[in-house]
Amino acid sequence: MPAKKKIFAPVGETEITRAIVDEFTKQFHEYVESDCLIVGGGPSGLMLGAGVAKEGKKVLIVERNNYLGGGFWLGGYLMNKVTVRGPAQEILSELGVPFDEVSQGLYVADGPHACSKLIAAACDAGVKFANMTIFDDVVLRENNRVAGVVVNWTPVQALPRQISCVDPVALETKMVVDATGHDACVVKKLEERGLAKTSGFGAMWVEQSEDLIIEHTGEAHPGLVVVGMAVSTTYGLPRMGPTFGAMLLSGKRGAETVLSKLE
Ligand code: 48F
Repeated sequence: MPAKKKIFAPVGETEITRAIVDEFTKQFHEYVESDCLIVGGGPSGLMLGAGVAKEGKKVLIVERNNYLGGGFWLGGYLMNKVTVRGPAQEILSELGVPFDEVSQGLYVADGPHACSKLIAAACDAGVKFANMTIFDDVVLRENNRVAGVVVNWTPVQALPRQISCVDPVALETKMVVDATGHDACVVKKLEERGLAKTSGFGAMWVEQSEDLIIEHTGEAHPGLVVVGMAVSTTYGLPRMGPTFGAMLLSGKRGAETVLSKLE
């Protein structure tokens, strides 16, 4: 049954499909080389991306899931309240996230609000995203400097063995960031190649872990900066559980490190 009155512009399926394919390809082509490539779109990766892109650098985040934000949506224990300890509430203020101080130095925000504002900050700063894209390996150059990553579509992993032989592609960059959380996938890949050593994160102790993560955030191997929970896994630091101040501040410090290396 034809519509009585046409509200929408006269655009058909062909143009829509071409718009998606052309625009995706244009961006992918441009971001095969970047200034900074971040693996993992959780709170630490998003903070780092926003900080680096704000300075006019070309930043790509590779994320294996369809959604961005990692553990930041949920907060803890399947309950979508996000806690931060001071002074990280200053970052919530900068992002425009409303929060309450529930006891001295402890702040609570709504996960969806905090997460969506952080994603928006990264987008506004100019970060581009390759989602449903999984880190597979590192690209190494002279003196084993990390110079890029090898990636594949995430769904390729779910294909039956007979048809899963899909070769990945490489993306080159000036600085790679491991922001893959507890998994520390990039550092572990270097470990597999005998170039790094991870220790696995330690038992929970929030009053030690958050400060230690900030102290250890930085370049872990030439060309590779580590932020967020990946820092904890790399150096065997205690975990901090369902609180996110160190993730935000580690991302901010990681951005400073990347910017200084890009100079
Ligand atoms: O886990 P995640 O939120 O890491 P984070 O930024 O923050 C950790 C906290 O959420 C929480 C905590 C402290 O508060 O203990 O866990 O350090 O985000 C990591 C992101 O990396 C993606 C993953 O899907 C998630 O969005 N990721 C992990 N492995 C890969 C990956 C991979 N191999 N390729 C691409 N993305």
